[in-house]
Amino acid sequence: MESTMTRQARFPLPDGLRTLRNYVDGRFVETGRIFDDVSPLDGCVIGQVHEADAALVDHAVKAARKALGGPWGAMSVQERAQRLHAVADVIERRFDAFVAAEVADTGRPMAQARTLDVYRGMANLRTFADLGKVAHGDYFETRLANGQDLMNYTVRKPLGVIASICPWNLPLLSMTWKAGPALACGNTMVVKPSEETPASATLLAEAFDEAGIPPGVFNLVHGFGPGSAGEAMTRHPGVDAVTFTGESRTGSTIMKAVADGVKDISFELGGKNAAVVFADCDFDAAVQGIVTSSFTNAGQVCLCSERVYVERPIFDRFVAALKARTEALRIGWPDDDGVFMGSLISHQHRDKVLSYYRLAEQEGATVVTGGGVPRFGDTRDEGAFVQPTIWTGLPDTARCLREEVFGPVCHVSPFDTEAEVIARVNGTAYGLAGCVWTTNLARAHRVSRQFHAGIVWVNTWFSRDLRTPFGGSRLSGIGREGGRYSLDFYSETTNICVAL
Ligand code: NAD
Ligand code: 6OD
Repeated sequence: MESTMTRQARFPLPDGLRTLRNYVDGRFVETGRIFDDVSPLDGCVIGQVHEADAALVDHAVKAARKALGGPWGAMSVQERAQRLHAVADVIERRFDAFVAAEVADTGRPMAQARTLDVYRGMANLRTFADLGKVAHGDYFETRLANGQDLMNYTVRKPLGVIASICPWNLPLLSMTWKAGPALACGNTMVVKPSEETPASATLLAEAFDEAGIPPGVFNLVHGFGPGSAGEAMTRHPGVDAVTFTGESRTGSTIMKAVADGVKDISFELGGKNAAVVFADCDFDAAVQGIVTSSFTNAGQVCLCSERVYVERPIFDRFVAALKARTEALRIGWPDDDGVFMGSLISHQHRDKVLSYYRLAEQEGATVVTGGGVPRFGDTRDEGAFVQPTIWTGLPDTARCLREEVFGPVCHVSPFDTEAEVIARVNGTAYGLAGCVWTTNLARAHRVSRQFHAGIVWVNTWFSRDLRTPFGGSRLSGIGREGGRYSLDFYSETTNICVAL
């Protein structure tokens, strides 16, 4: 095989994006500290990323502070909304470049990059621009025991300079999910994408620039976590709040780093989500639902179902149907006809996923399908692909059923009663998401409200209304974002009490 430096990537970054620069105070900045952006589809180097150090992060935070007290802070809510719509319009105009950037960095099918990232990116900015316009405060009238009348009302103000630290699995979705409401509320930001996915972030900075957003409002820094831009952001005294999406362990590290400054935090972390399939389900819809919820984006969605519980009377038939449908999934290049799964994000992540494939066998799993690496006979063999994998036969205490794998894998267990399955669903350190598949309406409501999870879908998965609360409990996060929950997090509220 040729060296990855000389081979041409099958999915390169769009023209003009091979050098990935920071965007600070309205300027694109090179630092000379370069790391490679690598395509997980074939292992080729596709770009050179300029890593930000603590000094550049400091510059970005100061620029954000200046912009907060400058034109952005002075703008009306309506004007800010108009500007955010203008950014979304640029994304729409450059739609194909955004898709190409996401595909090159993540190795996902183009169709999934279109819907999961680029449409959602635009929707995030537009939705929160509009919600910001209808954000309101509270009003209370009170008469005290001494007859004194009071009027209390609240005013919303920006929280300040927001550090936003994002994961690689849904890059544009995550960045805009935070930037939309934070900016609509009048804050300014320093944003760090994952080191694995610098490209769509750089395009997003270009969109902010092109839309004429004032310098310092949206700053982008590239780099890693510890000892790099991520840590510098969390430790910077000029940062007022940190919104973080990523692994639970990273969340814990960040929590310690922000403790000294008592900064506000919003954390969206990992999951070990369960799906429960009752014998009265629409069988075909449930089988397809589990394929989708376990294998979309190669299982790299925090909401994916890694634990599936199927009522015993349909267990064998369900597993057989799931195996058949999984084996029919097309794995391949992002633009292959009907492709459902691309590569994982990186070779390093593939090592982690494969280590769980091996561990499952050591823990006694039956491998219903998958468990290895597909062979293509072309440059994809240099990529980070794995087979979608189904296990059965593990006890609930197995590590593979307790730890987040974050790959295309699910374990299917039989269950007998509602009470039993609810106890097993909740027997996890996480609390992010779940699914219930049933045609019994009363059962759907009864069971779903007993999930220890931030969101439960009934007869569907990852269907989103951006006004709803989103987030998790336990190891899955702190707080909720979405709709008014985002507006509340990104606002500082002052209560004014007037003696009448
Ligand atoms: P990660 O925690 O490895 O990295 C996330 C971000 O944090 C990256 O930008 C990284 O550079 C940065 N980072 C790492 N260490 C840091 C440190 N010490 N200080 C500051 N920044 C640091 O997560 P990932 O691998 O990019 O993403 C996958 C994880 O994210 C999975 O666990 C997944 O479940 C979770 N996730 C959760 C949600 C949710 O909404 N709950 C959404 C998407 C992803
Ligand atoms: O849909 C969303 O709003 C959201 N934040 C999704 C996150 C998915 C995690 O991988």
